[in-house]
Amino acid sequence: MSSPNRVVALSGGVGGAKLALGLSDLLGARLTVACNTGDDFEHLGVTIAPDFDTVLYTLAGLANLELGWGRADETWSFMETLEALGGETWFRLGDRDLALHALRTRWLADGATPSEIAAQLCAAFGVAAQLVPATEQRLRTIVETDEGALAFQDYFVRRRCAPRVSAIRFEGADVAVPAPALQAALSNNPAAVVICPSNPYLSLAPILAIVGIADALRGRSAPCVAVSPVVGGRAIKGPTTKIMAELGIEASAVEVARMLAPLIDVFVLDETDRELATAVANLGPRVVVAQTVMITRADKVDLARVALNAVGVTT
Ligand code: FO1
Repeated sequence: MSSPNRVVALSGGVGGAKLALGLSDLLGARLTVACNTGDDFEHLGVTIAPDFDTVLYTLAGLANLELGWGRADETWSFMETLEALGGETWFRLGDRDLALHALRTRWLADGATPSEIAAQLCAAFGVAAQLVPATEQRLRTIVETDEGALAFQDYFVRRRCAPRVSAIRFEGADVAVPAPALQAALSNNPAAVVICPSNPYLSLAPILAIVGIADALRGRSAPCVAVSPVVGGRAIKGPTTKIMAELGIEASAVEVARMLAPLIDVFVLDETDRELATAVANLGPRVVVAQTVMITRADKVDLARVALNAVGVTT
């Protein structure tokens, strides 16, 4: 089944979800969003898929925009009671959010695949885009720090990204394959692949480590555009530039472009970094300069249109 009209987006975290929303407004069901699963974990007896859920809630119009995760219309009775009973409260689960995790856990135990669950949740939330986990196999981001090896959520939430990072690895990546819908979209000449402005080391790297994904991009099965998650030497949100410093990488959009250059045709730089255009172009990709900081819905749609137009997809 050829999918000439299909656009594939690789997304993790808040920045990824914002651009996914802009892409979804333009493309609807033509869009497949491959969500990072390296942040997934089991906690308090439920299976949680944060990067998938962030995109799901964002496209459903239910995301808590202040927190950048979970739902807007949330209540916290579960957490209050958990605290009163002496349970772990470092990872906050709202009552409505918890219902989704409980259902996901039940469906997995009943033998449903992560892709079937993703489709069920998209239908339940009225999301037209095809959201899929990047892989159905177990993939876990492990952050090597001066406090030892930490599971992603331990590092990111419990320790608030304080430990110094020396390396990041992705347990399971060596045997993880793309989820079926992602494999189908990538291998049937999609119109474009969009690498969303997610943390390159924590959210994009685990997706690119999955068997076959980087090769599919390197093989130019489709024009690929990446939007820089670093603006003016700083990440919009999250620990990207702290991690870059700790890994000995200069906190610049150029370094992100260097990491992605073999996989992409176009790199979208923020206007603030216009003077870096030549340095990025010298790495190979065509450079487009645009506003990449997304505050309003229109910002998200405008940036999505810039990215798609840059690789010949008109909407
Ligand atoms: N991030 C936090 O910083 N604190 C939390 O308590 C927290 C809870 C949480 C619950 C559900 C969910 O889907 C995401 C949640 N996140 C929380 C974000 C999570 O750590 C994600 O992995 C990050 O958004 C990075 O992708």
